Amino acid sequence: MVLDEVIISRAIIERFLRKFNDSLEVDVAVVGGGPAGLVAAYYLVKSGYKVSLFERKLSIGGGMWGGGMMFNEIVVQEESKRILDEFGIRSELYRDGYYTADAVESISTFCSKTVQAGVKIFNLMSVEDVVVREERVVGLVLNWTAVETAGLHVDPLTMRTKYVIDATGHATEVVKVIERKVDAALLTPTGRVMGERSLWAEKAERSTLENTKEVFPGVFVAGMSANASFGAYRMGPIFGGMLLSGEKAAALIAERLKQGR
Ligand code: 48F
Repeated sequence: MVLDEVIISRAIIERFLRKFNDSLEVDVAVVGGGPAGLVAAYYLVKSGYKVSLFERKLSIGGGMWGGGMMFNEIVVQEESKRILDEFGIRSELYRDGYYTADAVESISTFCSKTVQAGVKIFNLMSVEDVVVREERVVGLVLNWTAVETAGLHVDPLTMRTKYVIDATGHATEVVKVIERKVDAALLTPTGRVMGERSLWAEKAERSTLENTKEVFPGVFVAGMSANASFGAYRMGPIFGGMLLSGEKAAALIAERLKQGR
């Protein structure tokens, strides 16, 4: 067989368009492919829902690759170790209640298991805006990250979704767009993005879970974005809260979808 470059090009274009076209109307759209977004997307697809995930960067994984200060090991606490086990990620007891795992094994496994479970992941795409109807987010506005980075004047495309998860980490990007552009209060105590506070692992890990909830009709926050939305502490390189938050966001949305809401 002689390889034909044009067939290679057509294969990529047609397969990509099939995948993208199929992902423009979904049950849940996850923004951000860090640990919280990946775990949320995985559990939702496992519950039978259609899920797309949009990630601005070339690589999926957010802040997990670099562990703490580029020492590529992560720490998880007892309560969340079961999620590593479920994904088949090896971990090692460090001392009572503290486990470590290789950061590269962790995030690459989260990514691979999530794609294999059926989540369609689009890297190099940024969510730049939301579509709101009757005070509920019903869609996302997408553009290539390269367009954004180059500051090109190119209009975006749009997708429709029943729920959005803002898993954009410290940036809290979707929620900030809503705050800026939508004439309605957020479901935070102040009605606005409250902003993250300094580093306090113990408090932050607990509050991440408490703050994993709906922040605007149709939009849930997970991971660091939950704490940044609700004015809580950051936690540093302990990742259990991110995993538990992803799991909780998935459970809350699955419950709503089951009720047909
Ligand atoms: O930052 P990130 O890993 O968020 P996370 O899942 O985990 C936080 C931890 O990594 C760490 C921490 C706790 O241990 O404090 O920081 O909450 O992943 C967020 C991802 O969202 C992408 C961004 O590139 C990153 O990979 N992202 C941010 N804004 C957008 C976006 C956007 N507008 N569109 C698409 N992707």
